[in-house]
Amino acid sequence: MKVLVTGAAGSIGRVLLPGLVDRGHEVVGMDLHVAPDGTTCPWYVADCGDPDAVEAALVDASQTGPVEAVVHLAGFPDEAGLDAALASHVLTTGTLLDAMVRHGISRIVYASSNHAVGRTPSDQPVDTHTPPRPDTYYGVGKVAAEALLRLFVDRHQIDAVALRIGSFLLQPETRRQLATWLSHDDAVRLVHAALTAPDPGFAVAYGISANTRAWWDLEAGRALGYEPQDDAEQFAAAIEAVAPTAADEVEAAHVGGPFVTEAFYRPARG
Ligand code: 15L
Repeated sequence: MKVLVTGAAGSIGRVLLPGLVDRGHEVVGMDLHVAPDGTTCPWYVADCGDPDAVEAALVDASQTGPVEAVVHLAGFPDEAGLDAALASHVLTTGTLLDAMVRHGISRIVYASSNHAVGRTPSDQPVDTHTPPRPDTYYGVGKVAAEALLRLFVDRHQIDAVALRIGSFLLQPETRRQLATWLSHDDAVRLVHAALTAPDPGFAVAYGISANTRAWWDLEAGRALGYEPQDDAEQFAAAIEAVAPTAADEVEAAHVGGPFVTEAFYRPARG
C-alpha cells in the first residue's frame, strides 16, 4: 500500500518508516524537517497543516501511483497552549482529511493518545466505551481530532483508525510505563494492522504492548489484527529495584499519569 506518513522524522516516524517498508508498503515521508540520514523513500519538507503544501506534495507523490492511505503522526507530543494544541492536532488533521477527499484516499491512521482519556481514574475500565476525558490541552486536541475523523467517516465513508498510543519508548523507564509501554516493534505491528484491517470504518484502539500490568483494553486493537508481542515485564525488576517515589503514586492514579498534575496546568490562551 502506498502510504503518506506525516511527522516522518519524529520518534515514531523513524521507527515506522523502515518497519512499514519491511512489511511491503511503499512509504512517502512528510515532515517540517529534512529526512534523516539514510532515508531512501520520497520525502516532502512541508507543514501538514498547510493546505497548499499538502496539495503540492500529494500531486507530486501521485505521479508514481496513487497514495492509498495517510498515517498522521505529526503533532507536538507534549503540553502547550490551547491554540498550539488545536493547530498541531486538529488543523493538521482537518487539512489532511480535506486533501484525502480531494485525492480519493480512503484510509487514515491517526496517532491519537491515551491523554484523550487521561483524566480517567486508574480504577475504572479503559476501553473504547470510555468517554473522552482529556488531561491537558494536548488531550483536548486529540479528542477533537478524533471527532474530526468520525465526521469525515460519516460524511465521506473513509476509514479512520485512531490509535490512543501509550508510552512509545525503546524500553519502559518508570513504574507507570510497565503498564503503558508500546515497544517499537509493536508500534509497527499496530500501524500495519490499522492500515490493512478490512473495512474498519471509524475505530479507536489503545496502543500498548502486551504488558502484564496493562489495564487498557487491547481487544479493539486485536479486532483490527494487532497481535502485540512484547511485554514490559522483562524490565520490571530493574525499575522496581529503585524505591517508589511520590511521583510514581501520582502517576498511578490516572490513565494520563503525570499529565494530570498541576505542573501541566496552563492558561487556555496563555
Ligand atoms: C503521549 O501521548 C505523549 O506524546 C508522550 O509525551 C507521553 O506522555 C505518552 O503519551 C505517555 O502517556 O507516556
